[in-house]
Amino acid sequence: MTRKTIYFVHDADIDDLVSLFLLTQMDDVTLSGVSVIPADGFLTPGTEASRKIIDRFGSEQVEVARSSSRGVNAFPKEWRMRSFFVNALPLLNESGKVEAPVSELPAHQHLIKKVRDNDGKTTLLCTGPLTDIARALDEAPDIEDKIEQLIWMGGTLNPVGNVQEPEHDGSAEWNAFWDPYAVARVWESSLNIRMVALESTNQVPLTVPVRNSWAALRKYTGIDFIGQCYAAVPPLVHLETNATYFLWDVLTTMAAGNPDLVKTKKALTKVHVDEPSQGKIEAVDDGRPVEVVYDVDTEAFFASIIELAKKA
Ligand code: AGV
Ligand code: CA
Repeated sequence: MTRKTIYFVHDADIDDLVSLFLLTQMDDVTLSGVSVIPADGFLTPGTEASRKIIDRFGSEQVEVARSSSRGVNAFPKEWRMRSFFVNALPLLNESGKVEAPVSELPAHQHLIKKVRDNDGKTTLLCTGPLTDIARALDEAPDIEDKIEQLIWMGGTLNPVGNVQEPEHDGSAEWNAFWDPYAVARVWESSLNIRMVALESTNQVPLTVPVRNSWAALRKYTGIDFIGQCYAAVPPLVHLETNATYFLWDVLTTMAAGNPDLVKTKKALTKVHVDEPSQGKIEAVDDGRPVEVVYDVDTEAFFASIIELAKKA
């Protein structure tokens, strides 16, 4: 088995933190570092919750770094508040201690250091905005050669994204909208980019049957943790709304561990940074090549979450 080294960049929403838990359970993954950016969550609870997840479920010490980046278009506060909820879960506070170290470096410099320190190449897994990756590339262009791939939950080539905000035309996905300039900067790099787009994540909504499948297996601590986390967000029942929750980041993370779960196509794309389409990613003939994850084996995906979480 070849071990993959992953540096994880997340933004502290429910599925970001569940993703971190799942990463700690992957036998063939070495987590070289974790960074938290305060986009769809708050920085202090997001960082603390990350450290507690590493303490509770990880087998190795992993440093967590706090981002000093701030966005262009803010996430709704109701969504961001969920980072406090996960941080307060009794399961993560049973020991009364928080041990995983916090880096003194801001997230983008921590990322640079961890990529440079690794003898081999690092896979960047990002389930939030790309701001710290863009800043890392600006400060240390040398790291490009040491990055195997960037796997990013973000973007869509569909005409309709998931941003419903004043002065926006609805064409973007939120992680791209939070900082469209960062997407454009990363698009200028030579990184191999795999974009886990809404095309695939739209196929994995949180539903009541999915929740019930976790409830039935709550005797397994890891599955109970997932069920507790997803109790904080609204499932898809009748009609999709702006609040409907999908397993966006969890799909991205599981597909990083097992690419056979998804289908990928090549696309040539450009990023819009101007209003009213900030964060829109469009297919154009002379665009930047990226791999777009557009389809998922949903049954295998949900089964693989359970299989992995049972081990915890
Ligand atoms: O656009 C998906 C990204 C993912 O990284 N996030 C949530 C996931 O962590 C933003 C988002 C879009 N719609 C949302 C979001 C919603 N209804 N609730 C919370 N976050
Ligand atoms: Ca996220």
